[in-house]
Amino acid sequence: MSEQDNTLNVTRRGLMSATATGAVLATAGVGATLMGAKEASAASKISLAPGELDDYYGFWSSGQTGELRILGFPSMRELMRVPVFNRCSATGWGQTNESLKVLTEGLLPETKEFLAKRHEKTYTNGDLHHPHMSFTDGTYDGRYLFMNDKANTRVARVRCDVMKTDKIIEIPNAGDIHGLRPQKFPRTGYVFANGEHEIPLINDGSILDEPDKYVNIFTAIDGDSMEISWQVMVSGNLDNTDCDYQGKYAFSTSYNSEMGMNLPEMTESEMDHVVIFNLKEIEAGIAAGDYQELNGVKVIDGRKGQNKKYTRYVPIPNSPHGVNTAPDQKHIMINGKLSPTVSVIDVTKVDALFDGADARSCIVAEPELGLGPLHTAFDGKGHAFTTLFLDSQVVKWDIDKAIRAYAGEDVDPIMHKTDVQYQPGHNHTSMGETKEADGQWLVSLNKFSKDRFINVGPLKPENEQLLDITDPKFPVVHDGPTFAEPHDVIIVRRDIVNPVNIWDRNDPMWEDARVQAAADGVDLEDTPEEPIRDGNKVRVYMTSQAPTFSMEKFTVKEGDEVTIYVTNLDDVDDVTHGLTISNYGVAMEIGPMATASVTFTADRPGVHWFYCQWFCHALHMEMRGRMLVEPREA
Ligand code: CUK
Ligand code: CUA
Repeated sequence: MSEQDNTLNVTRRGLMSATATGAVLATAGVGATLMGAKEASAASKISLAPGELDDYYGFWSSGQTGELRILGFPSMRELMRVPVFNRCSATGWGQTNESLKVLTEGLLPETKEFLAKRHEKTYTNGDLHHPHMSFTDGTYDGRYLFMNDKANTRVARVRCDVMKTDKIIEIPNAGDIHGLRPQKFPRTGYVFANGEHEIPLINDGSILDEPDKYVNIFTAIDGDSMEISWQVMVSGNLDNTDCDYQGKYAFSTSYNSEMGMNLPEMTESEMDHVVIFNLKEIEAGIAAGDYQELNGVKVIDGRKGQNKKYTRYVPIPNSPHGVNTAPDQKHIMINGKLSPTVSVIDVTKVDALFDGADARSCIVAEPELGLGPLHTAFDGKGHAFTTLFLDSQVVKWDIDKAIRAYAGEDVDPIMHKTDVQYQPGHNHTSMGETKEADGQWLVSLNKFSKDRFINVGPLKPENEQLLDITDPKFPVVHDGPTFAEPHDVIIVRRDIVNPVNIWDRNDPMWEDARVQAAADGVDLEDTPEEPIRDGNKVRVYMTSQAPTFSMEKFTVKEGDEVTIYVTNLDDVDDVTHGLTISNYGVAMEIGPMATASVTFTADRPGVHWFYCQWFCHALHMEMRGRMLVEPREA
């Protein structure tokens, strides 16, 4: 690393932790003098002393793992995993009644039928690419996180007060939800979701190998109700999306405007496009009845050549990928992927497109940055950072200079390139997709780690690198291995996120348990000593309080359908209990003051211990009981 630029980055964090870090370095035998002043400064900003807290929350996707991850940032310590589209062994997500309700209630009827044939209630995989927080007035508001499932065409919402998934909906008519962004202004509002893979509008087998009859669908979801507001049928496929700060337009890239079915066909044209959606005109079209209703959703025709005011198609060089709105609230970056350029749209020039101006007249810059530009992040100071997948670099460039160069001035917008290891996809800056971008940190999400870590076999981790963008040369200051395969991340100031420590007893998450208990005349917090039998259905109500369950044993009959409800009466921070039933494949989490339940058939007679799998007390091992299953009479 260069020693010329010796300016110390004195931040509040740097000042506060300088002494502690110095002590740590000294004990570790690494004299601080061995490091340059700059390295020492960067190290002091990222290495937290034991007990110190991070400045930011990082919300990470996990790609094909299907979960959301919460990291402390900038330490890059993984703090929590929030199961979303996946099945989770620890928490029982995908098995408890509460999670199954979330995972099944938003599925389409034909999906439920299809899954029933496989004796399944829901999908157990997902491909979660894009987690984004709800906005109010152009910045994060700490209410919800929204995310897509590319594998099974779903959109999910996580409640930020408890960090649990509370809604998952399957999107009809669309093929594989990829790009997703919440409306920034005036609030979320809409959640925009791109269908990536073109399919027949009625995909029941009546149209198969006739690609000219395939369409693609852009969806607007109401982020409050998680119901679909409307859809727009478009030409070409849809990749990523973002929207402006005026609440007027959304923008989606299309890498396959050709509607090709194989690689040569898909990359044939010199130009693909970005589709601009005119939200007010679409709302007016819906109000005026200019739509067809398909699977209960109002679908507007926004295909090319319709010449209506719903959409405009702006030609962009070959196969654009990422869409990123700058915190200046004016510019939208369209990342070229196969083209070495980023095309810059000025949102103030978009109105004119809908009045007949030339489609390219909204482009105000198109700097050539390097090979494979995929995504762009911002520091809020007029600079952009674009990942170059093929060059394995992040390039910093000056937005204003790029605009001047496009207008013919002889200026070079490129400021510096930093090598990353290796092949970056998304990158993200602290608060970078809001109007409050603070220019502190950039994380580069690299698809390959190769030799960066000790070898763990043929499957390697990804490598998510932290770059200090307060430094003009923005060096890599940390390597962060992650399991498959975070695509995207947001970095949120910690004062915005305020989760609770203890569940509210009235939480809607276990509404069904509350209703059933009331019907059974049971108080969930003061449960009966015996199970309640209702034909071959048996309901076992229990409470947990470290280190005991309220029942030391209960008896059921082979073949009974058993539901166990556990209410955790420990009104204490971090005292979570669990319920695992041995050799029954049953396990779930019960948070402080929460109720959780699980239903299964008791088709294995014998003595089955149930135990708490969350270490909760010195007598945690003793926190157990027996389920006695009487054999069916022969
Ligand atoms: S995509 Cu993965 S690198 Cu799904 Cu946001 Cu660009
Ligand atoms: Cu309760 Cu361990």
